[in-house]
Amino acid sequence: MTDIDTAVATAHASGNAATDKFKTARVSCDTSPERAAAIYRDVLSALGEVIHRHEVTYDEYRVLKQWMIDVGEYGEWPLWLDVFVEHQVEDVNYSRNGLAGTKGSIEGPYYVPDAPQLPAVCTMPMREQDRRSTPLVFSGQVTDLDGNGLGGATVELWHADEDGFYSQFAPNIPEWNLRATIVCDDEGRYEITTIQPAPYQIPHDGPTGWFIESHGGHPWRPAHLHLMVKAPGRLPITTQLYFRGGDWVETDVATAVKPELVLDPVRGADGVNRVAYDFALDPTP
Ligand code: MBD
Ligand code: FE
Repeated sequence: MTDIDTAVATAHASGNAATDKFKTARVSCDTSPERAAAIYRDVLSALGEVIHRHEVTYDEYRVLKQWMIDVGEYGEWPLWLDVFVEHQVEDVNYSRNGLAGTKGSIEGPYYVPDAPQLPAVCTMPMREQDRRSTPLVFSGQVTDLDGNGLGGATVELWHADEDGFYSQFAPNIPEWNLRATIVCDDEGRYEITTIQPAPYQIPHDGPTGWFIESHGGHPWRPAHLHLMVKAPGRLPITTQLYFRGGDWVETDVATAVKPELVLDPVRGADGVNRVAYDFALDPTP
């Protein structure tokens, strides 16, 4: 039993769950002291430049300090950073590596590794209430840059339910609901039945929400699927897919939409949305 099982769906509860998950994998990097010093200097001078340009007052400085304390206490650093900062990091790394395959997008705060495996043709784990949403059949192939199918590929898929809740980050949802690691067939193909996700409001009843309100922003992300696609000898990608014409596609609070990542599902006479999308993976360098 984790906290999230008994908690109500608040920014505080989902924030703490995201913070706890992040903390379990201690991260490190091999940045040299010289590079670290250069980055720190530039961060501080960018901040100093803003403070001088806007002649920031002492009251404003104290409000910032209080707000940063609150973000930590609510466990919202994963949320705030992934919504407002991660897209810049994703952009830089995509461009820097000169990649040619399917574009990436941000991971966000709600990925959980090691989701149970499902075969190439599968239905995502879902509850009775999820079955009332519009079904979505998502099929395609993981390929190299020439379109050759890749055996041994996996597609990890995770997304919110119709109410915008992710399993393991909201109460009373089975642990792996709408999460799976799909093992593609020998040619990298998959056909996944899931449900159409809905536009999504990031948790906004805590300090991330106050931040958004304080400058007249909005907390919405367009409906999206999260994916991590891997194959032997290939660079894995973390990405998201969106739905053409959906609300907030042009104004995502997380700035994570790319035109190449927008799907056009077709509604069948049976009421099922169907769409094909292939993932091309770059070779590992
Ligand atoms: C999400 O579902 C999400 O994808 C991001 C980036 C931030 C908060 C919630
Ligand atoms: Fe998401």
